[in-house]
Amino acid sequence: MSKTALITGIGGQDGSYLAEFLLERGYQVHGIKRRASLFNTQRIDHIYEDPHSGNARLHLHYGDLSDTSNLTRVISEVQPDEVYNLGAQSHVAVSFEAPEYTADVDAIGALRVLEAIRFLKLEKKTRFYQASTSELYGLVQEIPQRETTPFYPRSPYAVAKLYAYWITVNYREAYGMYACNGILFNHESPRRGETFVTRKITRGLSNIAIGLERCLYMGNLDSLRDWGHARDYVRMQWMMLQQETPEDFVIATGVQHSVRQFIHWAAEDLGLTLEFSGEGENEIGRVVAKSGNLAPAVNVGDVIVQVDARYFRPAEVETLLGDPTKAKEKLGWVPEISVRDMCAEMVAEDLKAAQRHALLNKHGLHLPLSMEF
Ligand code: NDP
Ligand code: GDR
Repeated sequence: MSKTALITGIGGQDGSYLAEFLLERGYQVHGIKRRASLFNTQRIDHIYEDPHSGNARLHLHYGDLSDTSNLTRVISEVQPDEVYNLGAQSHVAVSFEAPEYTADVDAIGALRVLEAIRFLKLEKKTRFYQASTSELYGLVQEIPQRETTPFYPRSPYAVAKLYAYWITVNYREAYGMYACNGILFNHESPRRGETFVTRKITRGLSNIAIGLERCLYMGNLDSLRDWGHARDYVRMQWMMLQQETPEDFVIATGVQHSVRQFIHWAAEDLGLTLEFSGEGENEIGRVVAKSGNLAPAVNVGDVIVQVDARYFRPAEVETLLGDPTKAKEKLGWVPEISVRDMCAEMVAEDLKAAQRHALLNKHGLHLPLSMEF
């Protein structure tokens, strides 16, 4: 008998990789997607199967983590063996603008899913994964951060995720549910949302290379992050639900780099060498050398990166570095894709998209840059 999984946030970066991964393992995969006025399933369109075919294994349900009756009905219909709660307002900076919505979806959303499982008396059948985050460590109390490091959240997003973390632990302890937290450090991919820092860099510099934009405006370049690849991290989400007893795990690479370093790598993948000068709000990145012809629109001497204070956060998480020892020792998990290779993969994809965009522009189809195609 194949297993059945339900993924909230199936249309997001992780949801799309996880759905692929579970389908490859023979699962029936159900996903909750939000209704939007435009299609929002681009990341999963390639695995979509026509339900009329009779043997489709990917099933989509409209829903929302703010809607208790919807979640309860979908879980009742699906009777999942595994629930992956990946849905969230996941942008830290946005959470300062929309703190109440973020709390409702990211904190109470997790409670709603757990409570639906309990209400439907599925506690013994359904295993629950909560997408917890390294943002819980915030103002770090220990370096590197591990499962026992105290939390100190620094944003409405992180505070909401703190509730979700503890309610997951609580349902495990109170009701004997198989419920666990993956405390995941930043993970990226060509499918990363365009406003997270790595994708903003690879997409922005690729657009500049082709002449679609002139300058990349950035926030805090000194931030240090432990970046991995989403494909490696969803494998670990599944592994966590296959153990005998539920536990929480830190998922990280154990290596950190600055935002500025990531910009250097992306530029290098386009044949550009940058030099940074100035400080804080006045820092700029200038092209000091160029090789190859991947960036025809850029000349030596061009300033293509500028710091813009509007991207500074009211409270910043300056440094994150994870210790994945427990995941390695207990589950045998090791990340396979390095951050440097991941950056090259992201630049290659974004450059192709920029070239397609420029070609359409050349033929009179002037699409707005925000439009995906
Ligand atoms: P994304 O932002 O790419 O995806 C989030 C998904 O949640 C999207 O499909 C989104 O739908 C959906 N969603 C948003 N609001 C709601 C809602 N109210 N009801 C139902 N679904 C909703 O995030 P990632 O894939 O990168 O991350 C997955 C999870 O892991 C998130 O919970 C995130 O907070 C957490 N996390 C991510 C890390 C990372 O580095 N990527 C690290 C640690 C934790 P739509 O497409 O319609 O917007
Ligand atoms: P983060 O990711 O906040 O760590 O949350 P993000 O990529 O947004 O920022 C990482 C660091 O880069 C700095 N930064 C900028 N960030 C953005 N978005 N845009 C900029 O222009 C910019 N300039 C500098 C930020 O200040 C920050 O220090 C991500 C999300 O996926 C969360 O959902 C997840 O929980 C954590 O990772 C782990």
